[in-house]
Amino acid sequence: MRTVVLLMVAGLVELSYTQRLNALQWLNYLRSRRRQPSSVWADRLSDDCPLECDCPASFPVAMYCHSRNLQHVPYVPSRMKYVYLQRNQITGIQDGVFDNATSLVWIMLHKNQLSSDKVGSNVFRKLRNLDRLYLDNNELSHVPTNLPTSIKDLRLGHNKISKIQSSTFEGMSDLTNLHLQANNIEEVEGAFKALKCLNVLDLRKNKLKKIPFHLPKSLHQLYLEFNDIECVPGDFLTTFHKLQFVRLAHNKLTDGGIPPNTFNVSGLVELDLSHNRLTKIPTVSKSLENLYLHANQINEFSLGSFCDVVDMMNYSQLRVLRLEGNLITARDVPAKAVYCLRLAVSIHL
Ligand SMILES: *[C@@H]1O[C@H](CO)[C@@H](O)[C@H](O)[C@H]1NC(C)=O
Ligand SMILES: *[C@@H]1O[C@H](CO)[C@@H](O)[C@H](O)[C@H]1NC(C)=O
Ligand SMILES: CC(=O)N[C@H]1CO[C@H](CO)[C@@H](O)[C@@H]1O
Repeated sequence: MRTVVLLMVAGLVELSYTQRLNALQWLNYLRSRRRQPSSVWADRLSDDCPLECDCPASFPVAMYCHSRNLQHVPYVPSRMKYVYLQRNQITGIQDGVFDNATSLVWIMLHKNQLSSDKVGSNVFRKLRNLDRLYLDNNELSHVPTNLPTSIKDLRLGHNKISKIQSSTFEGMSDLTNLHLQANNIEEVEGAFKALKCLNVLDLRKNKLKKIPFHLPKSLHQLYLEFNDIECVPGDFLTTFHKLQFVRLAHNKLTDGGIPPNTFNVSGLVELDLSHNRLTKIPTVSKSLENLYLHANQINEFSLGSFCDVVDMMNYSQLRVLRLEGNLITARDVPAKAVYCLRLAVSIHL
């Protein structure tokens, strides 16, 4: 290690001031690492580990290169399965960088400065075992092309993506979690149609004006908060038999934008319609457990929205009902509510 440090110091002489600053930071880091008592870092498995990274002998398939001002992706030895590159200043990735590391299962590249024009079109193509790819908090303007079809968890939140073409996720039939929150997405075409295993779709904080059609039937959780959605199609939920969580808070929904029985579908466990422009409580299924309607303009407590018939056998499964920030008070709740909402543990008014 001492020789390396000396070589680095010798190399500094020719460097510009800013580069020197970065290199010095890095040297300080290396020195502090050397002081660490742990023997984990000390004995390297082999010397194929890039100098900028740590490859602990105790976990020979992982390479730790996060949080150290890196501006490029270092060489990844072929034995690696997990590579941690998050929290650096990486702006681009050239084609070929990962080509020898075909065993890679996880690539963590979040919190960098990646821009789409500097990410090669075949960067990830050969990684047939890739399971997780984290690219959130970068500057990407489109989803990288030729993504491996093995990916199960893809994170692209907090980028600058505005459009998703219908072929973007082609063949990605193993994808279960897709995070696209906090982008500028207005249009998604039929991009999600073929994602047969998709469980979680996170499209919060985008610019969607309507619910994307052709959503996969496998969906379990759908997050659409903070968009510009004004209406939902009447048959929107009837085809999703696995969908349990629907979040539509902070949109522009009005009563007229919600056809009568849209949310009267069994299977749904949680429905968030808070921070919209509703004046009525929409009809929901008796099996719904959590309903959030706070911060709307609701002016009546219509018990029929929860129970069409009330008797000993027919009542709502609702546990939590949030109605605060509307135009009703406890006085507007009819006495019969106690039979219909007998399982409720909290009703906020
Ligand atoms: C991949 O491995 C080959 C053979 O070991 C080597 O010549 C080549 O430089 C490596 N490619 C990259 C991008 O590191
Ligand atoms: C909700 O749907 C159920 C089953 O389809 C139906 O029996 C019930 O009348 C509906 N509720 C309302 C208020 O329309
Ligand atoms: C209208 C309705 O849902 N009625 C049901 C009330 O509960 C009994 C017993 O479970 C059912 O037979 C009814 O269909």
